[in-house]
Amino acid sequence: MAASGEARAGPGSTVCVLVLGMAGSGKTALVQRLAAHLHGRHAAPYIINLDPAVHELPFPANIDIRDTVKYKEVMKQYGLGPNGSIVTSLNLFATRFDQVMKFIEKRQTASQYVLIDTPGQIEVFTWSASGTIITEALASCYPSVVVYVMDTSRSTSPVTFMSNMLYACSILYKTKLPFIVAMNKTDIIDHSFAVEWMQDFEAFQDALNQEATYVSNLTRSMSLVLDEFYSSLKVVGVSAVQGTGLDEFFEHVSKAVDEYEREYRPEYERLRKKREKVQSQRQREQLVRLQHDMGPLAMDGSPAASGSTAESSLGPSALILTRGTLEEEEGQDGGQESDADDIDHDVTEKSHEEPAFQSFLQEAKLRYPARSNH
Ligand SMILES: Nc1nc2c(ncn2[C@@H]2O[C@H](COP(=O)(O)OP(=O)(O)OP(=O)(O)O)[C@@H](O)[C@H]2O)c(=O)[nH]1
Ligand SMILES: [Mg+2]
Repeated sequence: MAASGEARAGPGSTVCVLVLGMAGSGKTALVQRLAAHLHGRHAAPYIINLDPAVHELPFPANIDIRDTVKYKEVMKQYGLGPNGSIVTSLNLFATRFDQVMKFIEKRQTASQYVLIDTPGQIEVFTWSASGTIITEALASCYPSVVVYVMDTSRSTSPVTFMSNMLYACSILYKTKLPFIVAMNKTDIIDHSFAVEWMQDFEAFQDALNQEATYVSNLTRSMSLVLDEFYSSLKVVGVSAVQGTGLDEFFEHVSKAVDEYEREYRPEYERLRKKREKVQSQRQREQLVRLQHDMGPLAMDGSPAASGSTAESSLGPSALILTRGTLEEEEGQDGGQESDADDIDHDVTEKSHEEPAFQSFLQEAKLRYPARSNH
């Protein structure tokens, strides 16, 4: 097997890998497997969990949305159902993503890869403001790649496969980033049938002929449309459970990084400059508005008073909690590899989550009074 692609990304060239996919496709399992693979190569990744509803994570996340936003609390506070709460939680978190970016920046030299696990409800990430904010924030600073995880074992019907591909296609156009399709669960069924369908129009038509429904007629037409999409697609078969296909996966990541540098970076550079300009202007306006709103309060030395207000709206704060970040390393023994392995998650969550979440909600109310009143 060829040498793994990760060697191509040199120090300082942190790569963000955004893992998206339908519910249960194996995103979390794949992130876990990728993390283990990278640890094995002494290239510990920086891991971010953006799924507020996940029960247990099989990997140690450096930043976990659940430490900052409790989605069940959001359900209560905003009177939402589970899905609405996940969207709102991610939106709340996105308002603080500038801090996450600072943490990633600090870890740039230590971690070559930033792995990002996303919520099971794929539309939460792909069709919400927060998904766009997060993707653009990452992609305007680092080479970023979208990995679309597909459950191969559940895509053996040509119609289901086509639906999955249409979804992948819509995400490709929405995110505007290099795109890799990871056909997962190849330990159950080999992905070669899917590759054949993508490469050979006739083979796909033959499979469709077995299904004489009106949907298959539509699928026939759609497959012609998708031909263009397939031709430039990077596809790799993996098994998150068995850990197969990972060398090829990283080769694709490496090619995707080249593609990012060639085709996407100029656009994101432009976006970043625009964002910085708007951000500094917005921060100035926010500061003025807050100082104005708080009036006499700002003079009495309360926690929300002048200095701390400016700090919380502009600088890093403890609201986004990290595990095993540089502060800890600097404060202790100065740089371990497996930075989060030794953290007692229970203690971390219990001691930090509640106050952090409360102050987070308070800040959100301050910032968005209309919505929180609602
Ligand atoms: N056989 C097999 N099962 C897998 C593989 N990857 C994941 N699974 C199983 O698929 C199920 C879902 O895996 P997850 O990693 O939780 O999937 P997910 O996409 O993160 O799920 P949500 O976050 O809920 O959308 C679990 O039971 C996994 O054990 C794989 O490569 N092979
Ligand atoms: Mg998951």
